[in-house]
Amino acid sequence: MNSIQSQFKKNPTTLGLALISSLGAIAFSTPAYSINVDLSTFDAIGDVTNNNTVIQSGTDNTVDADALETFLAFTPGSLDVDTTFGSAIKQTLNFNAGDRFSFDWTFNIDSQDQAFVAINNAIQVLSTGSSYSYTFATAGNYQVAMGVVDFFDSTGSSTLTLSNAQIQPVPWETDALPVVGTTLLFGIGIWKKHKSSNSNNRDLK
Ligand SMILES: [Ca+2]
Repeated sequence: MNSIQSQFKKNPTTLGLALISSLGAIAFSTPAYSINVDLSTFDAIGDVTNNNTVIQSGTDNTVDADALETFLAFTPGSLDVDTTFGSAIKQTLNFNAGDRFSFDWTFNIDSQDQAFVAINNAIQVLSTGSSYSYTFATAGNYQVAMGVVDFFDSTGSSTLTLSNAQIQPVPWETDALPVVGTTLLFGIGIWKKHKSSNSNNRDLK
């Protein structure tokens, strides 16, 4: 085998390795891809300001527990009986299985007031930490809600401040997918062409 033929035979392998490398680069770069969630598009009730990023229990708030439950489509009685007044934002969003919803938060608390996040009817109190995230196991439409409630009293104002709300899609659910598919097909096509060329060369001898 002369050096040209040797070089020729190696090419498909080299090409294959190059393709695998580029696939790896695409696969590893996609998790950084995320979609910002615009909280100003959410529906709001009560004392909510700054494009729905500042939610207060509010000193002049007249939204009671029943009104909050109705607004949030919670089962009646799901908010604590000691809830007096409150404010909240909500939006129904579509998620694919594996999508991760997250946001950063700070809670300036007065007495025993509480801040919460709710995915559909599942209410979770925001008590410690400064970042919340939830990964959806099943695809579908889900109501995402964040709020603050006055507890035991209706005085003093607690403030929940939200930022960096975003959705991180599953890695293979991105614009990179068609590129990966095309690259793979292109690679296989080249490999087949080279292989048949080699066969032809041998047949001619
Ligand atoms: Ca209070």
